[in-house]
Amino acid sequence: MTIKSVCVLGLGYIGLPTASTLATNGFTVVGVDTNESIVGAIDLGLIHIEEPGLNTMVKAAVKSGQLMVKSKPEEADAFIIAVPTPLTAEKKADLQYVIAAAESIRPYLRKGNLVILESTSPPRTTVDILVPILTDSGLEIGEELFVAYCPERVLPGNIMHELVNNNRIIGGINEKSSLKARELYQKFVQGSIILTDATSAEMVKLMENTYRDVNIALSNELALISAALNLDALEIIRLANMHPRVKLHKPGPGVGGHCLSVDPWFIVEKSPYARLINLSRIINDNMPMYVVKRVGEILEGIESPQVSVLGIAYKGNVDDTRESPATTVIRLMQQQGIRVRVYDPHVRNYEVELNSFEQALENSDLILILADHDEFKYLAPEELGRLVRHKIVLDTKNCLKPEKWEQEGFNIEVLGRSKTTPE
Ligand code: SAJ
Repeated sequence: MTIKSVCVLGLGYIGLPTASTLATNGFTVVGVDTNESIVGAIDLGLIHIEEPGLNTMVKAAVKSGQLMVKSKPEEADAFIIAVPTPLTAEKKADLQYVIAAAESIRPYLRKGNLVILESTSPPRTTVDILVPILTDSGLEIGEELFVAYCPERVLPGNIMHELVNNNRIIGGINEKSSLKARELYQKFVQGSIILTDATSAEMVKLMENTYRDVNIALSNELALISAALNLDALEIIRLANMHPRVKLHKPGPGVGGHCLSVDPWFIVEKSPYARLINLSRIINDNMPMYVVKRVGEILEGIESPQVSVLGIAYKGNVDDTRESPATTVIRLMQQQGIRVRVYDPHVRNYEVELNSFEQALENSDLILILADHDEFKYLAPEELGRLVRHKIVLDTKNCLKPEKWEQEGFNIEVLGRSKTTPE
């Protein structure tokens, strides 16, 4: 039986791009989300996520009739689960949405169907959690119902391109399941498709993000060491990266987003050997505290100070504030009695009041850059100089050109860059 129809569970950052890509590649797709307002909006061709190219594709897919959105699953040849796996307060994976999605499709499963889990999950989730739920369908797993774990590995901001062009790992619970899942992905994936087992595929996904998190921790640690020794960490990274086998990452105000700041904990929860991974998470989670400490030092002597935060998304050019280090930085500053004004050209909803650009900068004592949106690279310091009370900038993302700001009389500090020129 060839796969013609697909039911995608969860229409978020991964589910919606996947559903619309499948729909524009010949599949009949039903996208399911339990949030009725998301379903209503997509049905009108409107999307709730900022992602280059996604809007156009969703509109085309809905208009052609190949993508339908519903609040309940329907029968299909294949089911893709792309629901969130948040972190609990105990730093463990909350699998309630995966469990609910698997249970919701169970009544619609038929002989020959394929079920794919794409949500990032701790090792053994597919075999220990998903398979037992699906077994209750009465179908023989691996023979009548095929099951695979196929991690999404696309970079927010470049999802539509990477969804098609990245290599794809497929981890079937048996070979028949892997082959069945490959049949689906090879219809739209242009990168290589590599087959493995389900638990290895889960671990591959976690290790990719953990690799990045550990590397960022190393660079953040270097930034702290360099600040204490009056060294320029950014220059050291630049020079070290000229070595053919070194790839140090960039220091910053912390690691955010729903991937790097979460996934390593899924390994930590499974094994006491994950000590380096655990420590890296702690180092990165402490960066907002370091930023706020620097803010306090810079503002010393200024009465009733006001900080203008530019950029609250977890990284540049996205609208996503999940796990953003900016949220911790803002909360800590407010706790210290610092007045905070917030501006982000990408973010529409946030737990702290958002200001217009002018409002955010008026009478400011410190401009604090926390996300490297492209817009900030083109800021005109001469205009900002007229709005602010003190011409001071702390750029935690190394996204401004310091000379330009210094020429306009700003005192600019860049996280990771030494404050004095080494002799
Ligand atoms: N960051 C640094 N320094 C760096 C790189 C990133 O501080 O050198 C920070 C960013 O500012 C951000 C966080 O790390 O706060 C994460 O950003 P990111 O661009 O590294 O990654 P994500 O979370 O947007 O997407 C990652 C990607 N994983 C890898 O590159 C290995 C993506 O391919 C995954 O699909 C995605 O996680 C996911 O969904 O798991």
